[in-house]
Amino acid sequence: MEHKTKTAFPQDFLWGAASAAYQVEGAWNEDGKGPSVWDNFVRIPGTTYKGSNGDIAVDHYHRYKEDVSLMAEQGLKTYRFSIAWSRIFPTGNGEINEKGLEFYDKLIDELLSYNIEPMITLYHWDIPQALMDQYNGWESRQIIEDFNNYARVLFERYGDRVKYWISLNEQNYFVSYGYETALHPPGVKDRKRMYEVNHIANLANATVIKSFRELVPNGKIGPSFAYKPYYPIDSNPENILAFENSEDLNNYFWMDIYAWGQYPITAWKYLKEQNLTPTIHDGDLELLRSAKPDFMGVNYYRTTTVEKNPLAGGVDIGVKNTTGKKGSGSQSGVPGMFKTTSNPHVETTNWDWDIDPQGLRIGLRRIATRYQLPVLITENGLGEFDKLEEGDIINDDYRIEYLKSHIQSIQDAISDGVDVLGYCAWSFTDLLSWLNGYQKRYGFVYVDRDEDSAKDLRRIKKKSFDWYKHVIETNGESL
Ligand code: BGP
Repeated sequence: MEHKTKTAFPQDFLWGAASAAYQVEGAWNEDGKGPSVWDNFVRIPGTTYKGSNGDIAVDHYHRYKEDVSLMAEQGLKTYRFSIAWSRIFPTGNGEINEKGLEFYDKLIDELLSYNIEPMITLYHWDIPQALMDQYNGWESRQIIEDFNNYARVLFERYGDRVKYWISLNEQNYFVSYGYETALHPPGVKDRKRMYEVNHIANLANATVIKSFRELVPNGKIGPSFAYKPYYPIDSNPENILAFENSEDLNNYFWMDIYAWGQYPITAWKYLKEQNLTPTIHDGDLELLRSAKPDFMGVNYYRTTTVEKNPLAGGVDIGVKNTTGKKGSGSQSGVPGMFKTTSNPHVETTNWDWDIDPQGLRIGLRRIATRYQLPVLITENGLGEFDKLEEGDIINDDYRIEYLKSHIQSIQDAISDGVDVLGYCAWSFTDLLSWLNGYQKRYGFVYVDRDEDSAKDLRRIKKKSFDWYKHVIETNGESL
């Protein structure tokens, strides 16, 4: 669709940036915090790039005032961050750690003192280790009660000051990386267990949304979905079918549940044939249908192109590029459904991610058309090597180009009629990339550290810092 003139960004558009507790905070065992699964997983040799971990991360726990003052200088309207469950409940359930709650009180108040809207993610993958030990975490329905109890504590404590909330960050990733590819804790490769875990996570998500309605009636809540819109490689009907399969199994399988409380018909049939369907109890589907989010949170980085993949001998789980060596990742797929292939029309990053700004517009339109829900872009950004030059200069023009083209694409989607509430760039400062160490950088603010040493953790503004400042100042008109 072409427009004679583009629609302007809404006046109250939430220009922001995002992070997650484990990736920025550090202080992994301070002030009463209990260990999370990530604190343990990173200590298993071979799990992360050069054994990198978040023990210190970028020390946001101790430097949050400096970080927030930089956010204010940039003019952020919102800052999305997650709460570390095991700071609040060191043993997962049981005793509350007041010191943990106090840290986030201070962070929220600091943000509000600069008129930056705090946006809280309840869960960004760091389940307390104690809950794994007690009942295998997400594999037990006991987690629904414990997660709800934890969420209610947060709603009661911060609900007076925080309006925007994210329930689960990238449920599709924490279940598939945790239980299908074994790249994240608990490192399991078992699709049946993955779908069981996923169903339980759906129930937990719906339960906390219901609690939210009761405790924060004027707030807004939604999940953050890792959305990779799919494309067919060509117009061969076999590949179009593979594309439909990938959308059903990898996207609608989550978003249909969030929006409608139901699993897509064809994906469900496939799982049934493979004996992979999760156990559904009486009342589950009613619960899922009763908890509609206020928006679809979207983490968008790339699109993926697919083609036919036979059931017998088809491509299965592939290799992920975690080194930044272009081309070291491989094809992956689900036999009988689809397999990934390269898209000749787009460039890729050094980590083999397709760079596709139009894909964001396409994805936003698919969501708006299918669900008629507003969208909040909760993550988008470019992970790249950055070079600290003489005189504390980082010329990240490639990041500016990436962000610019994606924000323009959002404006195109707004012009198409999509209701977009805000945009959180990933990330504000550089931070730990879960599997890729500290060399895969995303921030507007460089942090002087690497995998070998925490160095001095100095904050240095990159070229993109001032560029985004200007975008915010002009409410996107400078684009
Ligand atoms: C999302 C996560 C973030 C962040 C980002 C970049 O999946 O929600 O926590 O890490 O992706 O990914 P990566 O660090 O793998 O480059």
